[in-house]
Amino acid sequence: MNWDTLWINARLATMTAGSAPYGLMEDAALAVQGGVIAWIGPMSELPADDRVNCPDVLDCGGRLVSPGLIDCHTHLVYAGDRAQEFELRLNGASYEEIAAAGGGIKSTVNATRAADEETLLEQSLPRLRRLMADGVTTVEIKSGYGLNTEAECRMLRVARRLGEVTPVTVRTSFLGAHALPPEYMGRPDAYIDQVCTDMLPAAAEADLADAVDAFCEGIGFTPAQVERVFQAARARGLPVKLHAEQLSNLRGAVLAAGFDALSVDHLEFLDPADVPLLAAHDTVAVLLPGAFYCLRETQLPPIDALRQHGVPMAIASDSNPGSSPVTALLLMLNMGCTLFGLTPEEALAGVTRNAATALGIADEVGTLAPGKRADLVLWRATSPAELAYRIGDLMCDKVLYAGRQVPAP
Ligand code: DI6
Ligand code: FE
Repeated sequence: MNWDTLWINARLATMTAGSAPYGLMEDAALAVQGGVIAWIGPMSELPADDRVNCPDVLDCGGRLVSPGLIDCHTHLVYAGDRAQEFELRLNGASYEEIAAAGGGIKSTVNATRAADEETLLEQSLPRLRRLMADGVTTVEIKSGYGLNTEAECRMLRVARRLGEVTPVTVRTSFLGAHALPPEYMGRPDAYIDQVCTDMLPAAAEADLADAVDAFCEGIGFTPAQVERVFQAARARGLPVKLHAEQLSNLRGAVLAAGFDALSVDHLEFLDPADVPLLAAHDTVAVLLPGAFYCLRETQLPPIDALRQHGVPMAIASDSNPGSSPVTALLLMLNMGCTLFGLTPEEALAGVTRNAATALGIADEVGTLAPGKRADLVLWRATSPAELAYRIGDLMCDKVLYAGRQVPAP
């Protein structure tokens, strides 16, 4: 047996479905070769010493090992901040009022358009590093603060570069239909034309987008407009996902499921009657408790219905300067439990197995199993529930990215 790395005496939360809670394997070992998991099993079945050739053996001392965490919904490439809006909201203005007055997403658009690629990279990198400190090995990053071809592509190039300057796997989503840029004021359909005929094709041709997203909302775009964006995505062979039912119910989730969307995200106002459709199309429900918390929402997503119908639930940071200035994914596990009533096991599945499904990469990452990429975290914890239980603790001890350990960020 020639292995690159062997972790022994571990408690493995494999997160494989349908087995023990958390797919837990006690007194276990895990071997890595060529960046993938080569062997996994109980210590008692580990091949004898004289049959194993491995230069790098780590005794985990009974501590917990999980798949690397996956943050499947972020807007972490942007310039500037919106602390002032936070103040405005606490002085009585609503998120929608601020957006209507030209603040909100549009103020980040101005800052992002004005920032060159290096500046954007420099401002975004610390956010990714903070996510890495929570054991994140895969992150999805959206465009949506450029709102013209050049600036949207610039954002996506920065997202790709973040995947080059760090060991994190980056998946990108083109979110041209995020907000109406000021130059298209009063002409949303003309902007959607531009998204479909110029912006999306440019991003696709430069191989900058792994998926296409849109914001279906009163302050965003109508289902009819989103449908046109989805058709353009389909014509390019790109999978879709959707910000749906965050502030009102426009039945965007139903539209998205009809396009076999990878995920529908937010969902506070999702009608429980629409949930079976998500199950039928294998569309993941991505819950974003950071935005719910920061906007002090009171309408809860229909968790019971999602659970009853077996819709996979993911949790993400929604890291963005407006509704969720969050760069701590473990905190989202805690909020998913305390605010939405998820179990700690559902919360962990939400940033591993189900988050991988929401990105269409469940065959590569999200569980510990032979053949999967060796994205692993060793925690300063023994019980998997601790990951959702503690608040503000940095429990991540060691991370392997495709079998490689890099110095702590
Ligand atoms: N929903 C969100 O939560 C973010 N975008 C979206 O469509 C918020 C983006 C922002 O406020 O900057
Ligand atoms: Fe979002």
